[in-house]
Amino acid sequence: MVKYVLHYLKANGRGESIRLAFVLAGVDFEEVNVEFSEWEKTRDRFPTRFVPVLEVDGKMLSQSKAILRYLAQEFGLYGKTNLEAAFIDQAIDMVEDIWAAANRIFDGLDVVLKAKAELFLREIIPSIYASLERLLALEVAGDFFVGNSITAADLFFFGAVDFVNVLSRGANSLEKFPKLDALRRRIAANPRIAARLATRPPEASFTEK
Ligand SMILES: N[C@@H](CCC(=O)N[C@@H](CS)C(=O)NCC(=O)O)C(=O)O
Repeated sequence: MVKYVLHYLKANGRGESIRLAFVLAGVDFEEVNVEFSEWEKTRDRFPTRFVPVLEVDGKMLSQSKAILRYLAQEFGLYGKTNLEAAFIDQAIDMVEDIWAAANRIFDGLDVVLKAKAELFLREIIPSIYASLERLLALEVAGDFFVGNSITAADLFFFGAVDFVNVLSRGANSLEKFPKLDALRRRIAANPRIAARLATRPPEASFTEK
């Protein structure tokens, strides 16, 4: 049996879609959380000096999308054909625009620059959500971004929306995007994911500057 250890901060963030892949597949993993205050002392242990990092039988793999795609291939969450996998990638790479923009609103790990965060929520997120909503109208989409079962794309989307909702101070950022909102609810209703959501630790809070 493969031994998986996820290294991440005490936060949902980019680690959450990875946790959800394990939860959905019913596969055990260990987690090692780095305290925010310990980060600078710890980061040199990791291949790219960023987390999340997944240890697979002692080998460290970094980059959230590389980790998620690897697990999705292992767990059957990456479509049935190469073309389906490409459509899953299409949604994942669209969601990545959320994380890329999010990187620019932080000053350090847990300090959010208020003015930039407001701009992010007002100008950047609606246009990314609008593009994602269009993907749900494609022929390849069903109840989920690709087909009728949860794939890596749905999990990556779910984790990013969690983050946006934290920045929105708990408001539902998907309110004006009914298809995406319904998608998020369908993902959350999966019994394994629902169980995780009911018991997961509280999200880290950010200081505003
Ligand atoms: N492209 C990387 C980005 C990773 C990333 O920015 N991770 C953040 C935490 S979510 C981090 O390690 N930040 C540490 C820092 O900026 O010093 C990925 O997808 O894993």
